[in-house]
Amino acid sequence: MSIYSHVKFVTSAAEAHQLAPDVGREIAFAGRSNSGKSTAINAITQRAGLARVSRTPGRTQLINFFELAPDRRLVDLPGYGFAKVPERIRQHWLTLMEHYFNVRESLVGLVLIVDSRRGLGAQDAGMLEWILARDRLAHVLLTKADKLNRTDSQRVLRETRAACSDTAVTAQLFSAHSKIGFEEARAVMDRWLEGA
Ligand SMILES: Nc1nc2c(ncn2[C@@H]2O[C@H](COP(=O)(O)OP(=O)(O)OP(=O)(O)O)[C@@H](O)[C@H]2O)c(=O)[nH]1
Ligand SMILES: [Mg+2]
Repeated sequence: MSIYSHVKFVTSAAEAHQLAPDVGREIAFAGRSNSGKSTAINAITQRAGLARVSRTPGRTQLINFFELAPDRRLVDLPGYGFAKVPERIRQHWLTLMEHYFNVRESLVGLVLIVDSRRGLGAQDAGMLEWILARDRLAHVLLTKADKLNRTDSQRVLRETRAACSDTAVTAQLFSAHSKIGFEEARAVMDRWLEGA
């Protein structure tokens, strides 16, 4: 039995004051809208339907907290980069994310979800800078790897690692649909969640 098999939904936050209690350790999943954040959480925890998956980009506008064990959480952050989002919502997202990253002491690391067909974009790089500036760990999941052939997926992995080579950021291929990279992702997360 892994710690992921006991996962359960805790709460959703639309506002800063609604965040789950800031105790223990948590790992946040961030990335562009539609990159596959919610799907990755469901795949890693092997709980279909835990985090809501949608074909409509920008669907998850809330910060969703999932508990693995007392004081161990996964956090599904709202996606960025969806062009059709109204300015008012974009501003709200920015304020909420800034608040979350600034105050969150239990945040140990960020799993950055990147669609392997797009590769690391400017906003993804900005997200990594943001988290590194706050002395947190980061790991990139290049997801939807089932959509690429071996040559292309290896190329995007190489390029991503090269882009992060000045940092401690790690990267791997991942596919929820083809079950690629689950163990590798869990091994990273297990390390992050260890400790008091
Ligand atoms: N082929 C393939 N499709 C995937 C994979 N992961 C996610 N998808 C699809 O990508 C779409 C978006 O997935 P979500 O998990 O909802 O993405 P998200 O990042 O949570 O999106 P927002 O919450 O809107 O920001 C869905 O149609 C998924 O089925 C994957 O590994 N392979
Ligand atoms: Mg989502």
